[in-house]
Amino acid sequence: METDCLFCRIVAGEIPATVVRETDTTLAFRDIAPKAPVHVLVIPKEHYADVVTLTEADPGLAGDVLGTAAVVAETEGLVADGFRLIFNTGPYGGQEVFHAHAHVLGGEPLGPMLA
Ligand code: D5M
Repeated sequence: METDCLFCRIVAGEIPATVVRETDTTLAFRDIAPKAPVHVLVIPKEHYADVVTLTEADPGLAGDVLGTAAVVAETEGLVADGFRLIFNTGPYGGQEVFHAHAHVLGGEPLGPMLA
């Protein structure tokens, strides 16, 4: 755990979150500023700064994140109509929280790519 990492603090229960799914290795919770009717973040419980670092260090754990994202899409009812799965990465990617996370977005037509 990184003590100054917001998402590590959510994993540790120090900051509240609306959790929609938890596995041994991942946590999924609702985004605090949703950009779609369904907007869930899926993170590895272990700290990695971004999806590249995560995948290089532990591809199995990266797969766990994708698996949880897929289950969340199912349980949130997004699969029939489709949804978007995004990993913002680095400054050009608009990443604000440097703990790897996937955005699961859906529930309405999303149109062009979201920033
Ligand atoms: O996205 C980081 C996302 O994290 C952004 O959509 C807001 C969300 N966020 C920030 N703080 C919280 C808390 N406390 N709970 C839930 N969601 C939060 P990025 O891809 O880094 O730009």
